[in-house]
Amino acid sequence: MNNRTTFDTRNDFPPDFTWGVATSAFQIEGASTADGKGPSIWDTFCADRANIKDGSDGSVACDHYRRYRDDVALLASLGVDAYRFSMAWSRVQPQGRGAWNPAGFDFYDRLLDELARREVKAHLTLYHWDLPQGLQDEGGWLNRDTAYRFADYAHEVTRRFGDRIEAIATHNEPWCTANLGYGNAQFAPGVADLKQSIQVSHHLLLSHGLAMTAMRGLHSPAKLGIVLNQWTADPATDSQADRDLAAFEYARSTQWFMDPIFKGHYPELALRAHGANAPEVRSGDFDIIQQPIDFLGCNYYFRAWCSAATPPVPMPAAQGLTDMGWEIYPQGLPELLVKLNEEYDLPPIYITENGMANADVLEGGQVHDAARIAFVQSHLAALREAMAAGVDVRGYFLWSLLDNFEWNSGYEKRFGIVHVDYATQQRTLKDSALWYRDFLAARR
Ligand code: IFM
Repeated sequence: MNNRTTFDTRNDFPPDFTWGVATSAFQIEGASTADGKGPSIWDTFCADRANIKDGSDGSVACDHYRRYRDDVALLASLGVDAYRFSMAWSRVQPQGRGAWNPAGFDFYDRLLDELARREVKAHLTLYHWDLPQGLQDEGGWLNRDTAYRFADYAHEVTRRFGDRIEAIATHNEPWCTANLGYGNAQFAPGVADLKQSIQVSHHLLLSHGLAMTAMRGLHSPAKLGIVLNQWTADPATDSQADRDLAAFEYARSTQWFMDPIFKGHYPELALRAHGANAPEVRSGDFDIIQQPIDFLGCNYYFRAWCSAATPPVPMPAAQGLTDMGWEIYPQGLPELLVKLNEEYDLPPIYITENGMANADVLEGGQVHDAARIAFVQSHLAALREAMAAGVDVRGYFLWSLLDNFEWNSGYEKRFGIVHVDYATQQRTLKDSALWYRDFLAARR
């Protein structure tokens, strides 16, 4: 066990630190064909039942599209300052190009009204993996043109809502879109092709840059940035092979997305290793990608454990594993943030996701998820260490408000601090939600 101090109140953090909860559109909204919404690649991917472990889909999910008022009341009752959510692109632009869908915008308009009414700041993510199927039919993220369509979408959303949103992130975890969507077919659109996945990562970065330019031109007060999933990579032993593997893992994952944004190039180590799979980069692309962002969203769940041996040296996992089988490793958070702070000229950072899947059981109207409380406490203590070491962190968003559709794991994995009974859509605050509420309420 780690021996960090755990904090019982928010008072150990700066008074203006932002506390929030996070969700994403496809994982909670449901209503996948309502009011003119077009299909997304995740609707298509789920239609092949073999792609999702429990054979489920996002057609109902948490029914948040109809229950959003209650859900906003629920999150406001926890005392959070902010809510991070994403917009379903195909709800507001069914084909991903051309006509906008007023009914789709109406939904987000009402959601923003509701948040404002309860004085909860909106942190919007434009793209959390649900590409309009119409664009996939034209080549998806492998088609460079998709980056330009994304910029149009970003522009329109910011034009309509930019004055009512605190922060807008272009992408959530583009690493996942590239590596799980195109690298190993675990996610939509279900392609397994290394070369394609690397080209897709470039188009995602390009789309981020194009969207930033389009949004900046509107001079909206919203802070603009991107959300990356990040980790350090630890060699299992001191062997050269393990150290090389760890260096490559860090370069191909964390640095692959950071270097273009902050330094205007891909990391040399990863680029060399990719060889003929390196992406096609056109002249001027890095000028588009490398431009100032107002914040960096960091999603932290685990570190990478790198063993080149056969069989691999097992991960120690001294603090246990989550229900996803992910190592609980809070000390990786300050290690990561301090390292990033040394390597890059960082803007303010928000921890835009952190949390755990737990095998929760609802009994007598209660869920005793002590493991999740301990997880959050240990990560907050670790975060405080990073801040004490000089990293400028401005907020923390717990993933997730609700149990929800956990992508290819379907509904079997529960990340929420609020339990959802999918048969009745009944919401029940887990012990972790009650803990978070008390933690936030104890304001000096
Ligand atoms: O549920 C996901 C989320 O959509 C993106 N970040 C990781 C979470 C847990 O897997």
